[in-house]
Amino acid sequence: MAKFTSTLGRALLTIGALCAALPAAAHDDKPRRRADNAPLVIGHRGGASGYLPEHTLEAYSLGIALGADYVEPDLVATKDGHLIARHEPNLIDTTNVKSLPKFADRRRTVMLDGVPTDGFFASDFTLAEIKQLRAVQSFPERDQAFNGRFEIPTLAEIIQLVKRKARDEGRVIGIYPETKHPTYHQGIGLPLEDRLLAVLNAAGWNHRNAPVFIQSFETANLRYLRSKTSVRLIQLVDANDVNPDGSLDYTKPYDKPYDWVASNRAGVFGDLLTPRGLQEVKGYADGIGPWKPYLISSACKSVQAGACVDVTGDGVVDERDRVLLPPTDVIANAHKLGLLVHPYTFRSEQKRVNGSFAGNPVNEYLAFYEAGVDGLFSDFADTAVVARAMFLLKNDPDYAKCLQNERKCEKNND
Ligand SMILES: [Ca+2]
Repeated sequence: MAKFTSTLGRALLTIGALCAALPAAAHDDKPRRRADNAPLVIGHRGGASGYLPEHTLEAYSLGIALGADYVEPDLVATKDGHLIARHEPNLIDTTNVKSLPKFADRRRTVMLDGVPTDGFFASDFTLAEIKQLRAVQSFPERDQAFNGRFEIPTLAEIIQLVKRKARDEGRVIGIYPETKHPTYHQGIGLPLEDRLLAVLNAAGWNHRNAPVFIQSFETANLRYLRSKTSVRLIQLVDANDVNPDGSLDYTKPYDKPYDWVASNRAGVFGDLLTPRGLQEVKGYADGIGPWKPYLISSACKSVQAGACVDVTGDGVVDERDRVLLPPTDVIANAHKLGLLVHPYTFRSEQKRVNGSFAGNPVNEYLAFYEAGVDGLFSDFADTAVVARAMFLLKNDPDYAKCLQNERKCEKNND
C-alpha cells in the first residue's frame, strides 16, 4: 500500500493538482466546471471507501492522495450534539460497537424514517464514547484488514485535515457534507443544520466561495439552509431500484424525500428531475445529485416473466446482465437552469459495472463525463481521476500540453 500511494499517488497528484485545480474564485451562480473544464471528483464516503473503512481520517487522506477534489462526510449527531461522520445514525454496520460489551445495553430499535431499525444509535453516545469505537468496512466484499483500527472523526476534525492537505498539495480541496435523515434528527431534538453552519462558521467556510457543497435527500432542510447560508446546496435524488426496462422503481421507503412523507406531500423522487421539478429545485439549490440511472439508465439484456435473466450464467443477476440505455435529458434540462449535476455512486467491483462497459469501470466514468456531468461521487477516486485525465485528453487540446508541462498548468490555473 505504501508503494502504491507513493508512486501512483504522486502521479495522480500531478494530474489532479496541477492540471485540474479549481480556483475558489471560480465558484459563482453559473454551472461552472473547473478552470480546465474538468468535472469534479467527489470522494464518496471519503473517496477511498473502496479500500479502507469509510468516513475515517485515513480514508479521507487516501481519497485526497488519490486525487479527490472534494471529500464527503455524511453527518449524524451525537448525544451531546457533535457532528460526526457516519453513513447512518445506526452505528452497527460501520463500527465495532456490537463487539464492545460495555455498550451492549445501548442496543435498541428506533423508527428511522418510518422503518423499525435495530442497532446502536449515535444519539445514544457522547462524543467521548464515540471515540472509543473503531470503524469497520461495511461492504463484506471489500478488504476487512483495517477493521477496528481507525477512529470516528468529527466534522471539525475532517475540515482541519482537508485544510492541511489543501495547503500541503497546493490545490483546492473541499468538503461535501450530507445532512443524514434531517427530519429524524429534528424529531430527536438534535437538528443538524444549525450545528453544521456553526462548524462551517468556525472554519471560516460559511460563504459562497468556500470549498463546500451541502447535500441532502430531503428538501425542507435545504430550503431552511438556503435562508441561512450562501454555501452551495445540492438536492440529492434517490429511488429504490431500476426496473428491467430501465425505468426507476419507487418502492417505499425510497420513493420520496422523507420530509414529503412527514408533510403528506404526494409524489416521488423523480418528480424533482422533470423540467418543473428542476425549476422548483432551482429555487433553493445550486445543483442536483441524482442516482446515476436518472442520467444514463440500463435495461436487462433479457427479461423473463418480468424479471432480469442471468445472461452471464454466473448464478447471480447483477449489472453485468444489463445493457446501457441512451442518456436522458436530465443533464441538459438541469444545465438550462444553471444547475450543477453530480451523480452517485461510481464503484469498481465487477458486479457493479454494467455489461456495456466490458468489465472496465473506467468506461463508466467516461460515459458520464461525455454525457456532461459536472462531477461525480466515487468510492475509488483513483479510477475516477484516471478516467477524467483520459476524458480531457480526448476532448481538451490544451490538456495534453498541460499534462506534459506542469509550470504551464500552474499558470493556467492562476
Ligand atoms: Ca449474471
